[in-house]
This record gives sequence, structure tokens and C-alpha cells, in this order.
Amino acid sequence: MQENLKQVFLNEINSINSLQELINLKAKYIGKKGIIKEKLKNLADLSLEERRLQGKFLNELKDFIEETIKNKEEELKQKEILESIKKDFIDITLPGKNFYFGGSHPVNKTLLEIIDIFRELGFTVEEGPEVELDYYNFEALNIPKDHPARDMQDTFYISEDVVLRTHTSPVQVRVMEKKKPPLRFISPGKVYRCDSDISHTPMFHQVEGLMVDEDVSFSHLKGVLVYFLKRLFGDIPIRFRPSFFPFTEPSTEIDIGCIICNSKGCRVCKGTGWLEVLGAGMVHPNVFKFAGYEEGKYTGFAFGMGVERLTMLKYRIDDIRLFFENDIRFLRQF
Ligand code: 2NL
Repeated sequence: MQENLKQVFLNEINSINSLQELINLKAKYIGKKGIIKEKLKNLADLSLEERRLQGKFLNELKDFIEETIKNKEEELKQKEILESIKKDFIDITLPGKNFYFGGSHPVNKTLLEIIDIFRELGFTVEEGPEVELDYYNFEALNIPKDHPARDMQDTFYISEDVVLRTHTSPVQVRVMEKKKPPLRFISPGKVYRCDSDISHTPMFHQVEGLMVDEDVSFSHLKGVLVYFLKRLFGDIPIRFRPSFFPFTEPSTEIDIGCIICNSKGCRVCKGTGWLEVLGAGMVHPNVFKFAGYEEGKYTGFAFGMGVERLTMLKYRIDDIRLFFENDIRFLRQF
């Protein structure tokens, strides 16, 4: 009967699979109210001889049970560790998740390229306020009060004499006020016009440039701007057309052979084979007068270009609004 108890215990412990079950089993056999304690209590009813034999046997059985449980506990803990290693296995040979780095906006790429080319030609970079006085944006650039360029339809007015700058020319007037020639710099930045369709946005980027000294001529203008366009677009045809700006005289607009159709005529160049990319001219004497320069002493050339437009041509983008939607699928292509 007693050998039977040992066997029953062994059968029970062999079918155990968790530490919790083992704790329960331990309480059942060798706990304060366990089977062994119970049997030890009952010894009192037995004869001396029987008590001696049974007592020895029960104490040995208790030691055996304790030892067996300790071993089982060790075994279960080991099994648990192995199972958690198996469950949490990470296959380090699996390919990583794809993620994308950010990148420069195409407009910014063109802007940096333009700045680089002019920097090589000795031009520095000047900046100024986007909220500008009417005086610097119009008056000092020889655009009088009744000029159509001041029309409410094009200009964002903050008040009667404060506007969002419509070009970066006011930066150049401010620099001329402070510095005497020789001057050679560009002024890149955001400009604002009350306009919005597939080729116009209320904010866009412009780069204007200015070179002033005692003997700056139209040949300098031509040399610098032809060199610039060939650096930006490669070896393409270039032509100068006469034009008009209030702040330059004479004035010109510069075209490049259409890079979309190779000058054959298409929708983008409206069948002409030419694309307008720059406005330029010799600085009007009135502008020098507003800047406070001695009359007749200096000459200079100035130019302006729209960065979005140049970027659209360079990357063959047909809708300016794509630049401002920040659609990652568009931006990733550059
Ligand atoms: C264009 C044309 C131009 C200028 C900008 C300028 C600045 C001063 C004096 C004289 Cl301070 N001129 N700037 C001159 C000619 C053309 O821009 O098509 N811009 C997008």
C-alpha cells in the first residue's frame, strides 16, 4: 500500500507540464495539510514496531518526494526558457523593411544649381524681407503710382504702403542704398502675386541678379546670361528679343530653343519652337537715382527668372501646382 503511494506520486508528477501544477502537487503531498503529514499523524494508532517502520518509510518517502519535485522544477524551468527562445525567435536573415529618406524639393534643387553657377562667376547672395514697403517694391524701381503692375489684381496689399513683394528687386534696391559699386550679386527668394492656375501660384520663387560698375555694358549682360543658360540647360539655341520693363532700358527677354520638342514646335512652346526663360536689361538711370548713386557715373545690368518655370522645363513637369501639393509619390521622383 505504501509502495503504491510512491507510484501514484510518480505517475502524477510525470504527467505535469507547468510550474503551477508542480506547486499544487507539492502542497498535496508534502504541504502542511498534505498526505504525508496526514499519515504521520495517524502513526499514533499503530504499534511501536509498526510505527517505527512506517515512520522511517514515510520520512524517506518525504525526502524522495522533495528531491523529485526539486528536479522536476529545474526541468520545467529549463523547458520554459527553451520554449520562450523558440517563441521569440527572430530570423535575422529576413530582408529589412523598406523606408525612404527625404530629399531636396525639385524647386530647391534648381535654385541651388542656379546659385552655384552664379557663385562661380563671382556673384554673392543677398536676401531681404518678403513683407515690403511699396516704396522698395515699386516706387524706387521706376514703377509710379498709376502703373498697371501695381494693380490690386496682381499685388497682395497689407496696407496702403506695405505689400507682399511681387519680385526680389526690392532686395537689390536696399543693397544699392547701403553699398557702392562694384556690385555683383543675386537675390533669390519667395515672391507673391494674386494669381492661380496651371502655370501660376500665389507664391513662387524668383532669382534676380545685378551687376553694377563704372563700365558695365550689354556685352557683359549677354556674356553672363548666355554662359548661365548653357550651364543650366546644356548646349541649346538662345535668342534675345527686345522687351520692356520700367526698371531697365534697354530691356530684353531671352528665349531658349524648346527642349520639349527640340525647337520643332509643340504645345509647351505654343508652336514657336522657343521658350522664354529670362527677363533682363540695363538698369534704368532713375533706379540709380533712387539708390542715391551719382548721376551718370555707373552702368549695370539686371535680370530676373522664375525658378518654378525653369524647374518645370528642366524636369518636364506640366502643372506648377504639383510643386506645392507635397505628394510623396511626386517628390520621390527627383
Ligand atoms: C522677369 C524679369 C527682371 C530685373 C528683373 C531689376 C532690378 C533692379 C533694377 C533693374 Cl534693382 N532691374 N530686375 C530686370 C529685368 C527683368 O525680371 O521676367 N522676372 C521673372
